[in-house]
Amino acid sequence: MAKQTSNFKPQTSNFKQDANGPLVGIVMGSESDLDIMNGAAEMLRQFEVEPELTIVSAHRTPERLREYAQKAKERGVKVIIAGAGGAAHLPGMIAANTILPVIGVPVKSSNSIDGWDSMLSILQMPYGVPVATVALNGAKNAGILAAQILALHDTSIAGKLEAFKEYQDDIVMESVKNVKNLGYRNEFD
Ligand code: RP5
Repeated sequence: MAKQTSNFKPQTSNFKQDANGPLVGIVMGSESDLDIMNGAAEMLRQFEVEPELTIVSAHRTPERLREYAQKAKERGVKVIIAGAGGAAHLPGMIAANTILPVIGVPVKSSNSIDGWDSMLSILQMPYGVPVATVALNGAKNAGILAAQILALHDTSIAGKLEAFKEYQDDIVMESVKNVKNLGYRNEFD
């Protein structure tokens, strides 16, 4: 059966603002993380989820961290994405202060030892306080994962995620065609 072409359209604007407040909170340790963490916001907008995004530093604003994490659930936030670099304790400390799922993004920051410190600080959370850790600088995947969590109770977001899967399939199949047209042997397609 011929595969249906997806109707997924990447978009970076024209998203709807959620009337009931943000469902996803994106926090980062420093403004210097924004270039990377913006990827999570952009990805969520593809699914018409407009997240909130702000700076919360675990070591520079510990009180703000506590308040943000503790109030997030009552503010209607369902998932928190937290990104930081270096000794990246932000995601773990957010997770310590809420029962909401926390997705951690290790950032390869200027003060980071090649990303490994950020990676391991977030990934290696001890038993009892999990942080769902994505790849180094993997903020886009954090956005997708947050949308997938919301989609458990939202058929509209679920539909957009299905379309996104189709879209990725279409992109690869386009490449398959391109490579075949270059003259490489392919008896599979
Ligand atoms: C971490 O240190 C931040 O999350 C950032 O990744 C890194 C560098 O912060 P700045 O010195 O740029 O503020 O706390």
